Amino acid sequence: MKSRKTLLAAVIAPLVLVVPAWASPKTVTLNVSGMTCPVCPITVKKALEKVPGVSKVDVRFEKKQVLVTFDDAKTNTDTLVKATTNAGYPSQPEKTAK
Ligand SMILES: [Cu+2]
Repeated sequence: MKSRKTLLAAVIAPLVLVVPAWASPKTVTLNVSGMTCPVCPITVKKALEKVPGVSKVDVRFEKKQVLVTFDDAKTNTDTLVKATTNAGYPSQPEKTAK
């Protein structure tokens, strides 16, 4: 019967639309002590933006911090730390950040 399939599709379609909401964006603060001149943040920002899942990079040069917003289903803090480290700027996640 065709109507049964249609009903099933009507039930499944909304569930599929809900799935992306499970991947919640997270923000982490990285302390990058090696950012000593105004050009450094550009390199750090570029390195982080290359990481798949990163949606926003906000550099606070005066505090030597970088706020990174990312999809925790695609990447994690360790990967972000590695990305800045590989670019020449070792970083440390701020413990209190949530
Ligand atoms: Cu510099």
